[in-house]
Amino acid sequence: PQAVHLADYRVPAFLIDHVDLRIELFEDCALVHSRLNIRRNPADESQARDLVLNGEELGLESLMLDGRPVENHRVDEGFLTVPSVPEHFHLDVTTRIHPRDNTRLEGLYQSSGMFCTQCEAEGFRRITYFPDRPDVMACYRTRIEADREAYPVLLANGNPVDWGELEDGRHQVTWEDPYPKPSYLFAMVAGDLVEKRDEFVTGSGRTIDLRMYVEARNEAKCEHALASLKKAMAWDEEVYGREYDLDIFMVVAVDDFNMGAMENKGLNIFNSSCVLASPETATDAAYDRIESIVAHEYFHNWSGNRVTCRDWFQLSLKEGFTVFRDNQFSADMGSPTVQRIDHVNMLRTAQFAEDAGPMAHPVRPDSYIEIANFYTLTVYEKGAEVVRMIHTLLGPDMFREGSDLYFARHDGQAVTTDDFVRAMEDASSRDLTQFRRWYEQAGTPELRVTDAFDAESGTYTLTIRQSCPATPGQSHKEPFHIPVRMGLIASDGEALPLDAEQNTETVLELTDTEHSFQFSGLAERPVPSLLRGFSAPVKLDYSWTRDQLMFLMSRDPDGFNRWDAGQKLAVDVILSIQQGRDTEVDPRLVEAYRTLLTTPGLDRAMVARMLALPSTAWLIELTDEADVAAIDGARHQVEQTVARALRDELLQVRADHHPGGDYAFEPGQVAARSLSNSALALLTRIGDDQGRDQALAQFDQATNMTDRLAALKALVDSPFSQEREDALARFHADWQHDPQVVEQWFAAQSGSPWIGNVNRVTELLAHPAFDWKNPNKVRMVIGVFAGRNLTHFHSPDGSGHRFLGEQIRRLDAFNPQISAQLAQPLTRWRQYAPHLRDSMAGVLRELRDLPDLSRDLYEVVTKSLG
Ligand code: B3K
Ligand code: ZN
Repeated sequence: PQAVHLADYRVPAFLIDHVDLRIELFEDCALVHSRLNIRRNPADESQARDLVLNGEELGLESLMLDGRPVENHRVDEGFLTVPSVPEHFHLDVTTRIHPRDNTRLEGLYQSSGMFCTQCEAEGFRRITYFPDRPDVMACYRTRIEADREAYPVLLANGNPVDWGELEDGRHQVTWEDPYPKPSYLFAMVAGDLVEKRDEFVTGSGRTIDLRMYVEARNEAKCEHALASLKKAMAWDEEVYGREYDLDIFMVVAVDDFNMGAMENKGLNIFNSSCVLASPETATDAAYDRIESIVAHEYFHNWSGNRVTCRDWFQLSLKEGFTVFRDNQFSADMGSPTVQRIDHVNMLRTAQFAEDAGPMAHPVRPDSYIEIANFYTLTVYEKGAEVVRMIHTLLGPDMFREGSDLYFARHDGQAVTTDDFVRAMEDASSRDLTQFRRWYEQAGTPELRVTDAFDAESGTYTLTIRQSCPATPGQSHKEPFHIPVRMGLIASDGEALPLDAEQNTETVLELTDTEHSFQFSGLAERPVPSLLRGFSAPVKLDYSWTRDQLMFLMSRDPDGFNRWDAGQKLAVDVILSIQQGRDTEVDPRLVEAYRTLLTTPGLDRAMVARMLALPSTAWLIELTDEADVAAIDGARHQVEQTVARALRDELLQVRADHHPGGDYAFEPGQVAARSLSNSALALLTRIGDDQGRDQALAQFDQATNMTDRLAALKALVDSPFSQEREDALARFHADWQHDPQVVEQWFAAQSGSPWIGNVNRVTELLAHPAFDWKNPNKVRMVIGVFAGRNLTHFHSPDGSGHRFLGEQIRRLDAFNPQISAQLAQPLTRWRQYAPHLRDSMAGVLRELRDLPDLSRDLYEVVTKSLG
């Protein structure tokens, strides 16, 4: 397989003004008739004479140019070439495709009896021949024809303009989308679906028809998504001045989907697990995820659809910005601090790992073999952090002006990340030249902070040195432009003034390799509170003492840093035990947690976050040659010690929990459930009988899935083996009719450090509810095992690694996007202790040597070993 390089970008040779599609759906195939209105691109200097279109796995049935059959065309692997075409012409193409056999779930495919599409990034070429690149934007008219009884609902982008009966019990609906769009935003759906309607009145007074389409059994699970959509629509008007543009906005739920959701113009398609919810079947975490994904896809209507990417190297233009927007939205809907903690926790474990491994790439990559492999945490999450830093540097008002300018300047265009930064610069008059390195250089920068206090002059000096480790293809890095939000705290907890204006918080801007900052007029040595709110995606090293960390845990005015101080303290305690520097758990950690549990008036969501020990994944990230069993052992020792010492306080937390009440997805309730269920988990993990009884009672009485699943998990991850198996069996018996709940049941086992070993996971693969063709099931069993259950995945005998290798191999034959995604946990093999490293690399080598490896998996495996 060949790599594609950003440096080779050329404007398209031909442009398409209009696409007229007629799609005939049958049980065993679909016929796609397309009429393209084509003209030469005046901006193309090469003045190519041949028209080259992309196409994969297409049966070419007919090809006409301006009404005459074409005879001198060539069909090669992946392309259709029509030699010597005129300046302007019509091309009529008919292709035959086989949606039922489309197991890759790219292009047009069938999923539990319905037809649906997924075209980003390069799926449209599996439907018809087309210049399948995002900088070719056209207006689409789509007529869908199908059997009326089996497929009463026929949807495509835009507005319905015509419909009616056809012969043989068939019918048609024709849709027209007035907005030019790239082919990756094309979508169609056909199925026997129920429609849930709602509406939204825009700021300018237009009424938008909101429609959600789901299978009949899911009818009662639409309310939350529709409510989230309306909130997102209102928020985008208020915060970004963006109003919706079409008359209809449609949301469809499908069970078989390679990722979370897709922002097709006017017709968003969602993985069922990211859109359907009811209190009885979905947890608070799912409600939260749905709210943010619905918003994310909606926000793409402007950041992605109206203004799109010139080429796929610019993917973060739409994804980084849109993730930033959905993060801001979620912060506004709930607690900004809790939202930030959860997000950074994920970023720091998973994205930092990506940035430190063999697949590291810049936010704007320079090359790829398979673009599907670049929908990464770096492009999405680090990309969002980069936009957040621009927001920090410019301030909210200037940022909004920059965003307004970006949308006004580029509406209807396909542009680059550089165009985005330039709009921000032009609106604010700030120079972001050096800042652009965040898009170009891979790797997580490291800040080394030292300080000195001169008691005589009352001057405190902070010295910050930045560096960034080498990444594949980039051995040398230039310094980044890094905003460090910070403050200084006196021993009595007072926030100290930092400047003449008496500000107690400031943003230091690092641009050189080393900077010193002086603060004067201080009576004593302060405790520095650095990188507040995680103002830059960097690793920060400063040697706080344990006492200082405890102090910051309760006194830092920045909530994020209070949490982070607690994490740092716990990391230090756990790793000291693992590395033999301590044998006992430092009692100060226990006392810090006791204070959290007993201080009245604290936000319970915050307390739950602060009580959660750093994850094994994060501890691995912080360790060279990570020995997972040893890290786990130390973490377990700390958890057991803490839980035993705080048993009474944990029971006290549980005392006012009422799992039988009315459910609302509302911050107060969510926080209460989160803290109470954390307490329950700790109690059962130490084998506490009262904890067990409470878990059993909660399992019985819970009226919502958050409490029920928490009780189940508490029993699963506990020494109560009989209760555990009984509860698992009952849970399955009660919920076997609901795929989203069965997915949770799978994950509760495959992700369990107690029971989720290779034997158990192998049993799950043989369970009748497991379905290899359903990505959610595959992710919940295999993905959760390898990605979250590090204890068993890294079993010292290598059995977990070999298990994953076998499943990847099997999946690669029919769904390469999923096989390549599942290979992710193996890519960081160099981070681990020798025995784990060897077995991971061995599995990668076996995969590399397979015949017929997909391009997706080939790229991941060869780059990992390279
Ligand atoms: N843009 C889609 C992701 C498409 C992934 C293609 N392999 C969803 C999103 O980011 O909103
Ligand atoms: Zn997105």
